[in-house]
Amino acid sequence: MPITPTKYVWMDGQLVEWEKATIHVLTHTLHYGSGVFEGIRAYETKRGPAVFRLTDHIQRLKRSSKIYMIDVPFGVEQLVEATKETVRANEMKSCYIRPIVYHGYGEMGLNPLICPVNVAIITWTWGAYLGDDSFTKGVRTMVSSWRRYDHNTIPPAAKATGQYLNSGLAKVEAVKSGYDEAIMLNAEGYIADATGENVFVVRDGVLLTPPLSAGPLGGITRDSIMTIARDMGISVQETNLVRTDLYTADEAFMTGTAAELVPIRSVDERDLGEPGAVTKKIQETFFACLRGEVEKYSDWNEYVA
Ligand code: PY5
Repeated sequence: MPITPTKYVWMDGQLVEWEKATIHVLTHTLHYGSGVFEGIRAYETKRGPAVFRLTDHIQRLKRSSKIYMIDVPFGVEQLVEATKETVRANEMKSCYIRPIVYHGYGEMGLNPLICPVNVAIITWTWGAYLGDDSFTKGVRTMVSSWRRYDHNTIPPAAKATGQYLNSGLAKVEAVKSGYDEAIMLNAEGYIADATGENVFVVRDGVLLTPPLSAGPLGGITRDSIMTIARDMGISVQETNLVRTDLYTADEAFMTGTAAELVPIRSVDERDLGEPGAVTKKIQETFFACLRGEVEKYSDWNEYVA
């Protein structure tokens, strides 16, 4: 989906016109993937635009920075406010929000810490990441031949730009093979996550998802879904899953900020059928929650005005 420009990009404390939001070709992060970032969404609600779990996302950005020893020159509250300011300045009712911390133009060695640290926040309109009908029809997936990185290679606890080379290999393999998305196994063969989503399986009414030790990103949507499901009285277990758990699942779905909540229609040509009752029930509450319609989770809606 091509990006439609908005008016401003927030760069290092200032709103810069979209066309002027450029960086030097020797930006360290361009060469070595040394940045950390977030993917956030703001939704239209009755009370105006609300950013979903904004503070939690900015806190994860700070944790990613800590892992890579990046000294971010802005605090959590400043970045929360800067994000709201950018949404307001661009007059967005709903949007995707991409804060990125990157090492700029400085030296070209492999120690990123000697380069300046820059921060940008970009907003744009981004529709359904896996397609408009992904929510109702579900998507076709394959288990990737590419393995996920692990805690002692590229730590999945951080959301760093460079680690998406791994997701990109799997995504391209899936798309070229005629699938919508790829599911990735870790080095031990347990399911980690999809290229940009967490994975859930429903079996005998129980909701199962890989533990963080298996190497998925600790998704904020994943956390929201586990909370919603538990509050509905559904038992939720974080447990290691193998590819055949997907083949034989009663239901399965993926979650993420970009993709939101998308049922899995098939895995490696094993059909899982129409989106199931548990998936639909959780999806309905989650979507209402994003629109600020569920009182119980109103803390998750961070209004920009
Ligand atoms: N796993 C991976 C590898 C991810 O990249 C993401 C988010 C998730 C899980 C879900 O995390 P969360 O629920 O916190 O979003 N991916 C980004 C997103 O904005 C980039 C996708 C293109 O959804």
